Amino acid sequence: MEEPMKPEDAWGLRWAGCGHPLAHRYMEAACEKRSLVILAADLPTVEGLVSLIEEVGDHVVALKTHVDMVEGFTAEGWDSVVTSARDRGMLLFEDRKFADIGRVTATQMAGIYDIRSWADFVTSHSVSGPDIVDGIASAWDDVKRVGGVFLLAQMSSRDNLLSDGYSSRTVAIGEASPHVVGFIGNGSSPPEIEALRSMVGVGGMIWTPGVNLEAAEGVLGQRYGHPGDAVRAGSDGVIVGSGIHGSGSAGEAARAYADASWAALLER
Ligand code: 6AU
Repeated sequence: MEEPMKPEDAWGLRWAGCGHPLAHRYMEAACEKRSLVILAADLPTVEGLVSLIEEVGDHVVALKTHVDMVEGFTAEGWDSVVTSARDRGMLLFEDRKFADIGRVTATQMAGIYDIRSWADFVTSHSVSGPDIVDGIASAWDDVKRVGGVFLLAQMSSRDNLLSDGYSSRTVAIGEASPHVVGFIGNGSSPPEIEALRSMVGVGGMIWTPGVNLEAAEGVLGQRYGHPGDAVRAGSDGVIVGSGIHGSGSAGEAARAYADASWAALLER
């Protein structure tokens, strides 16, 4: 196998600029797999998830889950998803989109899904203010784990309410916290990603959903752009769901998204 590229060469300023250890884990794993793909594994069964992970494992750097989407959830079943993803070198990213006050959010990190015990990253809204981030971090502290928060600075769905002012205040919350590893941006719009990148500067991750190699629109208001354009505009990770799990061959699709995103990173 080809030697992986050195992360400082592939990622340039981002490698030095991002202080969070999990940002470094992500960037190293991206170099090993030559991919910036985060798989949005929006499937309703453990069996489906495990077989998808097996099919795409070589090309996916992080597994993004909606654990509350799984029918007939059991801790044992979920364990098999986590183990399967870890065995294939993926980081685990629970897209919980927390939005409550800090204290309640800390309890939601535990509970039936016990997100704090397996997730490396989680998503959170910033609408309730900065303490939500401390609530999430305290839950990781309780189980002696370190995790990273992605704040939603933009969204990919049409007519969403996240204005430019909201995005910049979200970035300010993130910059003030060592627990925030980065931001979610709107992958369907390169100009919006560029605007977010200028707010974030070099020292934060931007991961972008709303990318697809074929479609411009999804169901129920989802919008799409090209993954290569998103990365060239400043995205560090492309979050891909139906473009992979909804295609005839998930493995081949994952490779195509990996190739497009990696080539765009090397062009930057
Ligand atoms: O590629 P898709 O359209 O099949 O899936 C997109 C995935 C879904 C959404 O929950 C998620 O990306 N997403 C997110 C986040 C945080 O990942 C934010 C957003 O604005 N839009 C969006 O689609 O799993």
